[in-house]
Amino acid sequence: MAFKNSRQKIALALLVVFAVSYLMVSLPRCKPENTKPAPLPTANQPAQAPVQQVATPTFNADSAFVFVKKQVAFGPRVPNTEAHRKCAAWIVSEFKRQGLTVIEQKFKAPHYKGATFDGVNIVAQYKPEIPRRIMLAAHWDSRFQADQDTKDKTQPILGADDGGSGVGILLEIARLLKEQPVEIGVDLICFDAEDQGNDADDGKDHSQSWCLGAQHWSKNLHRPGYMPQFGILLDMVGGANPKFQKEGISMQAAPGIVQKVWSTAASLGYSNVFVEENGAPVTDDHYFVITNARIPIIDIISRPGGTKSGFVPHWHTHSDNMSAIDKNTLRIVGEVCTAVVYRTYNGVL
Ligand code: 1BN
Ligand code: ZN
Repeated sequence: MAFKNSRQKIALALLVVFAVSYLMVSLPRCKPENTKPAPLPTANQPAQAPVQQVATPTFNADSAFVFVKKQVAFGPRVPNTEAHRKCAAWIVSEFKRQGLTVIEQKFKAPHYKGATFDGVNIVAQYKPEIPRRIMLAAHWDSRFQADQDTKDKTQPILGADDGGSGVGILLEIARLLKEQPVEIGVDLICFDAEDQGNDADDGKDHSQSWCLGAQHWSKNLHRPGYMPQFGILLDMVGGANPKFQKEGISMQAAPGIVQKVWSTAASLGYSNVFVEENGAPVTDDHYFVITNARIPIIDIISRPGGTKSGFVPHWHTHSDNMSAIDKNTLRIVGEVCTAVVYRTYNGVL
């Protein structure tokens, strides 16, 4: 058929283009053999590559030190005391000042000596609307007696390192999250009444007398079904000459998280502090979080050796005051935790 003019030619060309396009869209397509669906994200992978990487902010050890000093200035933070109530109010106000959403989880728990403790777990949520979350925790109470001391054994301790140091690092991380926002949820959880347990060496199991706040929280989560990607507990992370071994319960329950944290420490040049050694198990807050809530969480706890307990020399003594705090240790642990958070978001961990 001959086309008389160019308008007819253009019309035919358009017809051909439409017909071919229609066939391409509407015909059933053959799926090539052996194409696998894309893998589902797993707990250790980013759900999505971030649109933009976020640089890890610089942990300020001077600021963390001041946060420890402020807690200690309240006096021993033993449940049912004025210092305990005032310090709780201060920690809550500090987290709120950094824009976090804070839940005060009040509870009552029996002390093994007979009293009923009024406790409060402080849950500070950074971007609570984001489902993908990391949990960082520490205990904020201090021990009611200096049972490892040689004098004034029945008097309460200041707990600058045992309690104060972990919370000091969490408060500094809260400040950094405001300064350098990141699109991952972070929960900074301060457990109460960790350190009021029975340390009698009488062959009986007294583990349930410790970690009363973590026991309560792990059976009464601040949000039903709460399940962060992983958790890190900080305990005695501010003393001089620190040594962090791979604690036994952490290694059993969450070896991948231990690996993640220790490799981050190594990348920052801290292999001499985060050592490649397996340590004894410690029945700390993380034990109850793992057992009751099934959350994978590890414990960073200094066990430098040289003492009968294996813990730091000032453990449960009156020497656990501000002079036991070494800013450099706060900096090392703070830098490692901060890098873990931001690198997890960036998908490089
Ligand atoms: C850690 C710091 N702990 C107490 N203060 C946990 C603990 C519980 C350690 C029982 C030894 C025995
Ligand atoms: Zn203690």
